[in-house]
Formats: sequence, structure tokens, C-alpha cells
Amino acid sequence: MANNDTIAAISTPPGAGGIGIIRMSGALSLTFLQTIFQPADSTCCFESHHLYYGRVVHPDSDRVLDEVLAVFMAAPKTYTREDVVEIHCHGNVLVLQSILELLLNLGVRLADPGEFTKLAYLNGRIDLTRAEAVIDILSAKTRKGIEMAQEQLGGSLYEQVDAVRSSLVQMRAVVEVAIDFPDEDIEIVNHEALLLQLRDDVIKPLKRLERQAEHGKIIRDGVSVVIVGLPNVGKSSLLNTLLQEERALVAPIPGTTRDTIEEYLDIQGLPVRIVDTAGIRQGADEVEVMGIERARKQIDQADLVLFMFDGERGFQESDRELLETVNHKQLLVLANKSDIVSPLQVKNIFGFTEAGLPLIQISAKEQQGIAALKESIYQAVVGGKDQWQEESCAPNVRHKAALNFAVAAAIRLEDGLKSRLSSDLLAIDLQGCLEQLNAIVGTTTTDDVLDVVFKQFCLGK
Ligand SMILES: Nc1nc2c(ncn2[C@@H]2O[C@H](COP(=O)(O)OP(=O)(O)OP(=O)(O)O)[C@@H](O)[C@H]2O)c(=O)[nH]1
Ligand SMILES: [Mg+2]
Repeated sequence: MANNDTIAAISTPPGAGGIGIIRMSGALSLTFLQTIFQPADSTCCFESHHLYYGRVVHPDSDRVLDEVLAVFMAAPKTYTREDVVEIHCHGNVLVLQSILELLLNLGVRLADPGEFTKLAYLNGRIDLTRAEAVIDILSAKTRKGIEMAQEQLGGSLYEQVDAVRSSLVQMRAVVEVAIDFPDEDIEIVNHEALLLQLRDDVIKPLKRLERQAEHGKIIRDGVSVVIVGLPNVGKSSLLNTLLQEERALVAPIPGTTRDTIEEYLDIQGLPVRIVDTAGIRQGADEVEVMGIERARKQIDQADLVLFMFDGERGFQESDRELLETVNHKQLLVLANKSDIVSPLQVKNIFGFTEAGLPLIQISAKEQQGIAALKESIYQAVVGGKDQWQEESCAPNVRHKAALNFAVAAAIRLEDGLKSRLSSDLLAIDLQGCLEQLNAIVGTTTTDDVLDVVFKQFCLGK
């Protein structure tokens, strides 16, 4: 799978920045560096893991491409376990591209997305769960998400899965002895002891991991909260207030927002994708209708809908009609503009609380009731699953699928042990369970699974 190419990519994001980094990995990295880099100090010997100042010069034309810092890192103490070179240039994408192109012309191959991390995995520096943790660190939306990803990079998930694997390997040894000596009279397999080990050391920890995967989804993907209401009720004002920036246009003209606008918000460590939508109404113009369609799509995917009406104008028939189209979703009803209407008035007029729907009064403009709203959002979407904050690891969707299969195999094994099934049949489920765990940590992962995992990376990582 690993080949002997030397690969390179721009590892910093596109756009202007203080510095931009080109990374190279492979046995010829140093040779390529020496071809294009002129160190300021002629005695430079490219000592491993030392940074050298100099210039990148085109070997044919002597044209200076940039003033840079370059570092050579000798295998195996590198990200990929191969020889690695980094060239730190000025952070202009044109400069970076010109140096990268020069390397490619010299015979370096452009790295695939995630290929550096894939090499780290293929060369045995990290297991697959740690490689996936790298993706999580890059894409985490909250501090909590980063914390979890770093735990996983440190091996928290690997170690838990590996402990279960060890137990299964031990159990398999016992069962295999019985298969090898089928004619022995004595019962080699101590079913009770195996059952105990299976329950305590396999099923219990696997179920805990399954539960953690539920939380993993919350931490990784967060939840989607969509603000819905008639035009002009103050949806965009709420988005701006939540984000504490003037992200969306706000105007007293109904139909101001025509597209959906989404941003991430951190509520007590929970990544919340908050979406402002076009006000929904009859008789909208063509563009508005397109916006309304998009709003409907967002509503379909939402974990929670914030249904907003104008507290000053009151809850009207048109609000009720709109509410009916979204009340199959989890809802919070917001009466906005509490700065110009007294809370008591809202209650008396609309009687929401009496009807059983929790009513939250806010002023999006004057930022009143926002802390309580955030708390309500958090409670609505996290509810009883509050222990997600304390979890030490967050299995992802891929892990979860494998965990589900592993638990199913373990439970079949439990049944088999209880009914004294023959050893060769027990061995099948033991092996099945083990294989799922091997796939999680990546010892027996197929190429197409690896492709899916590493495609999630950006270029240069
Ligand atoms: N007094 C008061 N005015 C508000 C409040 N929130 C919004 N407004 C005003 O209501 C008008 C409409 O606000 P927007 O935030 O643009 O409303 P919207 O729901 O996004 O409107 P559309 O995008 O047209 O659907 C603006 O003039 C805001 O200043 C509030 O809490 N109090
Ligand atoms: Mg708006």
C-alpha cells in the first residue's frame, strides 16, 4: 500500500497568512530540499530537526522564489515515520504554489488528502482511531470537541478497544484447545468462567463504548437549531445576538432574509449549528419562494426548531398556521420584542404556557432573555444525556457500526455459552466479535474503508 514516492503538499490553508508551509515526505525529501534550497550558512549540514534559514532558488534559472526557513526531519521520529521536510515560506498562496510546482516538476508527487496521516498509520506510528482523531482535531467546533479528539489521539479509544481484544484472544485460546481435542472426556471449556469474562470484560465495556458513541455524535456533529417564523419577527436579529456579530442583515422590511444563513455557536461545549431562515409567508416573490424552500429543508433536518413570533403584534392566525407545519419537530416557541411588550401581556394574550407549550420571551434586539434561551436550547437537545461532558472518548459513526456488530456477536456468544454450544460454533462468534474490533483500530481494515477515512482529510495533512 505504501509506495516509495516522495510526496508533497501545501499544509497551511489557502489565503494570505504570516507563513505558509510545504510539507514533503519520503526517502528523497532531503535530496529534493538540497536541490532547491540555498542555506544562508554555507556550512549547513541539515542536522535532523534543526531549522535553517535560506532561500528557495530555481535550480535552472537561479530565480529566487522566496526567503524561507527549512527543516529536515530524519526517519523514524517524524509525523509519517519517513524522512520529512518542511519549508516555511511567506504565507502567499502564489509563493507556495510556485515552490510546490517546482518540487512536482523535479519528480515529487502531489500528496492525496490525508496521505501524510495515512503514512503515519501504514507505517505503524498510529492506529486508525488515532488517525481519525487527527481529523477530529482539525474539524472540532468547540473546545470540548478538541479535548475529546486529543484524548483519542492519546489512545483513549484504542486502549479501551484493545483491552477487549485481549480478553477475546484469551477466550479464543481456551475455546480452540477444546476444538483441537474434541475427543477428550473432560470438559475443557469452563462455560461459567467464560461467561463471566465475556460479560465483564467484553459486553460491558463494548456497551459503554456504544453509549459513548451517542455522545460522540453530539460532540462531533453538534446539533442543528433552526430559527423559523413569519417575516419580520426578528429571526436575523436573534442570529446576530447569539453570535454577537452583525452576521445577517436586519431591516424593518418583511422578506429581508432570502437565503439560509448558518454559523456555529458553542453552548456549554455543545456545537450548535444555528440557522437563520427566510420568513415564511404566502405571496412571496420568486427569490423569496426559493428561500422558503431552503428554510423547509433546514426544518426537515433540524434537531430543534425555534419558532418565533412578534410579541408586539401578537400570536396571529398566520403564526398558528405556520406553527402547525413545524410542530412535528422538537420546538421552542419564542415571543420576541419583549422590550416593547410586557411579559404579562404576552402571557395573557396568547396563553401558551396554559396550552402546555413552553413560551420563552426574549428581545433579540435588546439582548434580553438570551441566557435563558441558550439554557433551554441546551436542555432541549441534550436533555438527560448530560454525562456526555464527562466522557473520555467519543467513538465516531464508523466505530459505532463496528461496535454494534461486535456487541451482537458477543451476545450470540453469551447465548451459545449458556446453551453449551460446541466449541467450534462458539469460536465463530468469538472471531466475529474480534474482527469488528480489529477493524476499529485498523489492524484488518480494508482499502475501501481506509479510503473513506482518509478522504475526510484536507490536503497537506
Ligand atoms: N423592538 C424590537 N425590535 C426588534 C427586535 N428584534 C428585531 N426587531 C426589529 O424587527 C425588524 C425585523 O428584524 P429582522 O431580524 O430583520 O427580522 P426577520 O425575522 O429576520 O425578518 P425577515 O428576514 O424579513 O424574515 C427590524 O426592524 C428589527 O430591528 C426586538 O427584540 N425588539
Ligand atoms: Mg431575516
